[in-house]
Amino acid sequence: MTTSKGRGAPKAGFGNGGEIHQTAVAPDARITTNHGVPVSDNQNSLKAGRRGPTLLEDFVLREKIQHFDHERIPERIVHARGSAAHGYFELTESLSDFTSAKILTEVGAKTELFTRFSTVAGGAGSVDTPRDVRGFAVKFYTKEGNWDLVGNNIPVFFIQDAIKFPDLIHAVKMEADRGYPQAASAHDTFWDFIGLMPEATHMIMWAMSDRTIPRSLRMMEGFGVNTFRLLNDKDEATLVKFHWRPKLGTQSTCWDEAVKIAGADPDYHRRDLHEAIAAGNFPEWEFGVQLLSQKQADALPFDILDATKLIPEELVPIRFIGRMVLNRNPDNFFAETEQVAFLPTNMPPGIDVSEDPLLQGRLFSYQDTQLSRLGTVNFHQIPINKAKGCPFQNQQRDGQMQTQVFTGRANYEPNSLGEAGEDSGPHEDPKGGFRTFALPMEETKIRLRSESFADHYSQARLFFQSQTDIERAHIASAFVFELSKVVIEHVRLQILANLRNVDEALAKRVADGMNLDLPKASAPAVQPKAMKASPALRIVGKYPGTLKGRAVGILVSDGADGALIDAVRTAVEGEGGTIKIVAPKIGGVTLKGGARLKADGQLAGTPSVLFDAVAIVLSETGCEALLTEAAAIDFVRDAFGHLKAIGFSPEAKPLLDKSGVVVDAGVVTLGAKADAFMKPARTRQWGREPDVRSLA
Ligand code: HDE
Repeated sequence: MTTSKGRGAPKAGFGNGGEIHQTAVAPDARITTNHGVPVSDNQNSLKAGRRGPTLLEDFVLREKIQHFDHERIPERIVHARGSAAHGYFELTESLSDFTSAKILTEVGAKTELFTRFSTVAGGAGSVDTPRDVRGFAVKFYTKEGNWDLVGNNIPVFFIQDAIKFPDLIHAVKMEADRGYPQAASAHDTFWDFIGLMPEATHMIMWAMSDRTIPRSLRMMEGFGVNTFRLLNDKDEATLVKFHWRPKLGTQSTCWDEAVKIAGADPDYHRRDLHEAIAAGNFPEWEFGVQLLSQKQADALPFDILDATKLIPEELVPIRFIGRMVLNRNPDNFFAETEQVAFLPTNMPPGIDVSEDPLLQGRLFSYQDTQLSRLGTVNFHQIPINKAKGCPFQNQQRDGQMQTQVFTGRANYEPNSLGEAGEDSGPHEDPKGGFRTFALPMEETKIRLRSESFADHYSQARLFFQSQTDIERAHIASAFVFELSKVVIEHVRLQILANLRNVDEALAKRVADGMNLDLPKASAPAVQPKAMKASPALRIVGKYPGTLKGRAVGILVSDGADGALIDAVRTAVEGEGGTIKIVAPKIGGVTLKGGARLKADGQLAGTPSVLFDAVAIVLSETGCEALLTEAAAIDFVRDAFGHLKAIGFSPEAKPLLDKSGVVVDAGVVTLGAKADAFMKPARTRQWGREPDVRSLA
């Protein structure tokens, strides 16, 4: 129950306690109309005669069609494409010195949650793997109301003030006159805006890094981005940044791979999350906080309220205090993933906002957008949005789609109905209720950006210079790719002019990559400062290599040696990875010795971009047949080009040769044990990259 009886409690029913949660239907259940009238014929509409026109009288038809006509709701203006899962949060270390919020103080308590990952720019039906920032939004159903931590997989943002958000989004989304490109930042209007907004430079360095082409939603970091406050029982404030760290490590795809995955499996990330959870491989993240006093914040060389800045871990370490496990797929995509409404204003007592001008705008926007998306002030009654951990009760009433049946007369407060023996309804709670930090203020009303926000380049430089050589090359190449899609020349030059303030060598590499001369550097508002490199900002080399949570594809043919396949399977599954058998035909193959092996995918529809490493186990004749099969050659060539380990049976060597594979440390002959293959399979073969593509 969400309300206690006798306090203006609605009767149990839909949206309040007794949820309509229709998963299993009895086998003999009959179809009814939405109002419960049994339907006798769900195949034929009512007509005037056997071949006559359909009658308006057919309310069964009309109701069904009309419901269908209204199946879609407006998609989110940003983050429209998303995938989500249920799970729980478990606190491992109490923050009771800093906050009164129970979710951050009750060690061992498990709090239900729902997490939605998303891309930003594309529509709801766009592909999963464009170069884009990923949303990372978590709704914790805490005992003290919902807490929505609506973050991204990148710790900073493009702009400093909410008033620029509509411009940013208009610029990145498909261009206004032509309606393309969908889900891509590689076009004129986006880069035009970025070039004119130097404050976006730090974020754009992250956007051009491999962080924006994640391998899996399970392998992404998450960040609350904006600075928040924690308030303890004495109402003392501590500034805080929130972090999520994936247990599987942060991993990305290669750009060429991401592009090809978009065609091979537009639902790559959604499928991956769903399949992992369905198989019981529950993704898990550590939850961390960076805590700092106002005094510490004041000593930083940047403004803590500026969302284009991060706090290097080396300056303020992250304290890991809990974990999130996603262990249940949504039952219904629309009811849950689509209708979930995240609000940065949802915070339990003990957590509070900061004055970050980006966050301040968000406090208005999300509530507002739900009204147009979900159509009613009662969207909090939709089961996925409902506060589950505690009752919600107030004197708000009526409105469209009100699903609660309130009793009694107490729909206003204060009232004295209690004195007359009536139910007086809920009252405010000055002690236990939400508290706002008493920020001392005496200011002039003004429309101005603080000068403490003026340094747009120091952290962009910090990010670039903290990367490994591989990552620097990828960033430079991503700039070249994106700017080469830009048609207006002065837009390219403006970006180059800004990049000169980040790192001269980077600017030169990008200019060379386009065969352009470097323009004069743009004039920075503030000269960038040197900052100590932060290795924590890298991906490469940061996490130990493993096949846990990853997938190996085995390309097989008739007559293939089953023992080699079994060796790979045993080794990969033993480490927590999965195996998919790819065969020329979906019915599978007959192995040497006559045993049948089922296929998980047909070669033409299951390219190697879907796997982290591949094994090619063929018979001599099987290999010969594949030498004239483009899909087989692509399978091997792409695996090699995407820096994956390739294990092969000796009979498969001609296919490797035909595909241009040069044997290196990552190309190994398979044996009775798969050890030699497992070692390179746990990571990408970065050393191979200069041999297969020229990077900027
Ligand atoms: Fe959002 N953002 N945002 N945003 N945002 C929305 O709310 C907005 C920002 C983020 O899975 C919208 O329900 C403004 C930063 C995520 O449903 C909308 C500003 C960060 C999601 C909105 C920002 C985010 C949204 C659209 C600048 C990272 C998807 C649909 C002031 C910390 C949540 C909706 C989900 C969604 C507004 C900036 C993350 C329009 C005005 C910074 C993950 O209200």
